[in-house]
Amino acid sequence: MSIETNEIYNAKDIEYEAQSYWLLEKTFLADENNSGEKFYSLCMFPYPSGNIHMGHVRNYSIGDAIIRYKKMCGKNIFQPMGWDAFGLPAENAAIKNKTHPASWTYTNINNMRKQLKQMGYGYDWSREISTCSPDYYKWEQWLFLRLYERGLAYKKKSIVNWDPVDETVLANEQVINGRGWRSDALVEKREISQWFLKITDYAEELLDGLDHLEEWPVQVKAMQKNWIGKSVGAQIKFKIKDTEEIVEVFTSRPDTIFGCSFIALASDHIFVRKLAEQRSNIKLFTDKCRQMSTAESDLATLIKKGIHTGFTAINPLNGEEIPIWIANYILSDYGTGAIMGVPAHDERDHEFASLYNLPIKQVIKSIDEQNTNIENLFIGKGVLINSGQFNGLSSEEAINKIIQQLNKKGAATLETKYRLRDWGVSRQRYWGAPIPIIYCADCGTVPVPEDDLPVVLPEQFEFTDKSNVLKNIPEFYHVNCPSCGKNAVRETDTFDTFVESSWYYARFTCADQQNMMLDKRTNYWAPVDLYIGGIEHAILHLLYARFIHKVMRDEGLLTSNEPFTRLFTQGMVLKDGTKMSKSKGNVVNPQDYIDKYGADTLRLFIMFSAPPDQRLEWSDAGVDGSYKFINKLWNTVHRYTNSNLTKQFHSNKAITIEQTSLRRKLHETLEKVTDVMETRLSFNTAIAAVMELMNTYNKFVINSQEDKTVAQEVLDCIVIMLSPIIPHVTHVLWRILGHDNALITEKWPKVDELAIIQDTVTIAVQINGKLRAQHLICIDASEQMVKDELFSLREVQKYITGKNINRIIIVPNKLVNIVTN
Ligand code: ANZ
Ligand code: ZN
Repeated sequence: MSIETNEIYNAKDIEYEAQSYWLLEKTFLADENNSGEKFYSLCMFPYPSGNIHMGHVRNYSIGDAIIRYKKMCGKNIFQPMGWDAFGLPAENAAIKNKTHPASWTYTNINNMRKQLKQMGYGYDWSREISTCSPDYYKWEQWLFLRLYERGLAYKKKSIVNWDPVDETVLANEQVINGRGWRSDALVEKREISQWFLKITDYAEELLDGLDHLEEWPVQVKAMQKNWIGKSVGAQIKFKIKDTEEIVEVFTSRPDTIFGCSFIALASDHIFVRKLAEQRSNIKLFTDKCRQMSTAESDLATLIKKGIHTGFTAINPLNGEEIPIWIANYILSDYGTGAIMGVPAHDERDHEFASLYNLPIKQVIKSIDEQNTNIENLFIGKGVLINSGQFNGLSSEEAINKIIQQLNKKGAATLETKYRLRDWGVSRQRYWGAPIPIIYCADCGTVPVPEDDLPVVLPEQFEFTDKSNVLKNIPEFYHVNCPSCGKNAVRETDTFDTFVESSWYYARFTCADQQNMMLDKRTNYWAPVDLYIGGIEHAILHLLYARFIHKVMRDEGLLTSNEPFTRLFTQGMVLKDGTKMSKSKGNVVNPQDYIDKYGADTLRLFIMFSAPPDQRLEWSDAGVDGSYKFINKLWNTVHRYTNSNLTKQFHSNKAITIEQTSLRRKLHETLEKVTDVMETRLSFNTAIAAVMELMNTYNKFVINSQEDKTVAQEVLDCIVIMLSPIIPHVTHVLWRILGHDNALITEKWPKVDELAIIQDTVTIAVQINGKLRAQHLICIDASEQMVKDELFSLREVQKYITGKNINRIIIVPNKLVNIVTN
């Protein structure tokens, strides 16, 4: 039996048919020769964990709705999909399940691809990327070598957070309460040699560029700005009394220098390191500091601890002698790793000084007299006091004058600092892209020659939980030095997986290109017009991608300045108010719903149940409601097409009020839905509007040929408007409505402005049969609206107050008769 004649909505058959059509017709294959204006929509690609989860469904349903809408508007669309396939979980899973990270990953990819296809997303699968494929990471290695040549990739020793269980380096954000975010192991500090990319060279451009990203959420831009953390200030030299040594501090507030009552050094400061070698109490203290989290967010709330060094520093401006301390709240990798402590004007210094009884001396007074010292602490700028010749100056003036004066003595320089650190890309893990470097005893660090790329990650060996996997694969580890030919060894660190995800959007545009990293297709498609993903990537992923984009631009690989024109961050999917997680056992699996209801129901529920940028609470009842709605739509269309269409209605040339009002509703809805698709992306409100329109339609009775024409227009439009959200059932209904073309090739309809104009009509108001008033109302006002409006009229009030209303007779758009006792 064909789908059309089947009265019952059968999601499985319908979805199979629609998907087969799109596949056969190559509907979503990218085409650089299409005349339409290009539109590149991208959702953050998934980590192939095994199954798609509801977060993916939400993310990808939004992207797909947009791309389908844009296609119907005549845009030349591109929507690719791929796999962020390297990373630690594959190794952990392989150890647990006694398999290989590679086969675990490939199996998962196959399964998830199947699931995404079942969801009916319009991807160009011909440009699929797996980041673990040598075809892909070859170009990453190639770009790394370009960066190495330009001095933008370098190796240095650094102290890292070391997770002893996962045996890997952790970023500060991955250390939670001193423990590894994944392993929960106590994190140690270790000094190891690692590769870095010089993102700090781009700090200023990354910051400036934010101002031009007009279509990014403001909070994401604020987070990036904070992360880059530009600070303009001075570096000031303090002599250490009775030594030849100097401590340099970085301060954004040179105007407070007369209030400086101590110097505080980070536990890793060179002077401290020297002291620690001689003094066991200092060593003990700094060892303790090292075990603590260095995440800056934790520093504010940290319980301050310090130890006096016994040394004294000399204030270069007034010669005052102040003690030098070591303190746990000083970051070793910001500024100079040393500060001048000004307890009267800095909160942390205040806390520290109070704890150790160090002097608190006010040197800034608020301009606003109301706002004076609260417990000896005034943060903010004002007017200088207790500051010798600088008294009476404003903070701004004093900052300039003080820097000038110190500068003359060679004791200060103007400095701009960024909180942003260079990007450590080394990972001591197997399942990642090899860093293309060789170490030779004679030649030192030798880049792998371009012709020898890719350095392929070996996959054919028995994977066990031993660390240093790559060092134990001789065919990989041992190589001849490309420069002298002698025995040498390969770098065994692999890239941070953020490296792969920082340029995949560009590679999609030419995924099959074997001879270069990017080709001219990149400049056609890039930048991505709409990028959709979770807010958790607001900082690192998006910043790294912006950085690598600029690097690729400077390499001449592409011409745009930014990778993503518009950014949309979707909200999380929750169950019982919390994030779905295996450990809580509250995960709902999309596959169960695809099997039970079909993809359209799942898509409708996820798009309808909440504004897309807000949290969405999972609800089985809600899913059921979505299924019912699709059935109702199915039945509504069938009721129309099955009604006796061959019957010749008599033609009633005059346009009826019912027709006008239904068409008005239709075009108001179309206007709203179009606006949602173009700008706000609040799909839930668009769907609600279409549902309302359908309710209105269902009250409409077809009596004439003209009625039928209006009904057809309304149903056509309902089907079109819902098609980006529920593309399968609408694909079939479109044909059932009598169209020869496929729905996805149909043009998005234009709003009929004339239909929206509100008409009014004068109605007669009678009370007990006597004409009491004439009143102007909207032509299609509902009964309730008419009643509300008339009862508020003074002429009417006069006759009905204190009486019981027995009956109200309404002749639409003509007359209302109110019958009282
Ligand atoms: C004296 C002072 C007085 C400061 C005052 C602030 C207020 P921003 O502007 O965010 O960059 N600082 C400098 N290096 C530090 C480090 N390694 N670890 C912890 N704190 C450090 O912050 C610059 C200010 O942060 C600097 O200015 C310094 O404290 C502190 F009323 O110097 B200030
Ligand atoms: Zn050599």
